[in-house]
Amino acid sequence: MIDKKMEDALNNQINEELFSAYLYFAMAADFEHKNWLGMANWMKIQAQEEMAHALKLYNWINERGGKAEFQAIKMPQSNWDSPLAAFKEAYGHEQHITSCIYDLVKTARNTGDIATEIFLQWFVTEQVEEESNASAIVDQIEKVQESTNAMVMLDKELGFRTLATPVQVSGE
Ligand code: OFO
Repeated sequence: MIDKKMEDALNNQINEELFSAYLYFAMAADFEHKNWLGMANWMKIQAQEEMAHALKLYNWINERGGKAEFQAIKMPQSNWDSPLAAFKEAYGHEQHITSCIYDLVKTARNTGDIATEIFLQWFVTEQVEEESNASAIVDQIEKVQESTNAMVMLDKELGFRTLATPVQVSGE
């Protein structure tokens, strides 16, 4: 049976992941509205990955004898001044999620929940990729933002992103 403190912390993380999905859907909608269709595609894929992260946590909590619970999701902002502003915020948000995951690992250690600590390793590794992806796009936009042609090319490239590897959502 999962420790109540661990269960609550994992439930809070479900909320963080669903807020991440909201945030990225809001960014996608803003990009779409402004005809940055490739960037909108990238954000929609990102949002779907976040929902899969929430489901992975949901399955784990239930598998460990706890109960997944749902809290109100904060309203994200709906407008960003530029693609750079949106991707910078996405990068900052991923750094915040990494610190949430590290706190979860500490809670798992403090409650002696080795199984959950091992389960969380997947998220630790995933966050390395999440930060690196967002940071790389910030870097690319900073390099080319003065050129409309280059921004259009970058937008096209981001349009090729697909949900290639379905996230394994079982608790294991
Ligand atoms: Fe963007 O990361 Fe979830 O966990």
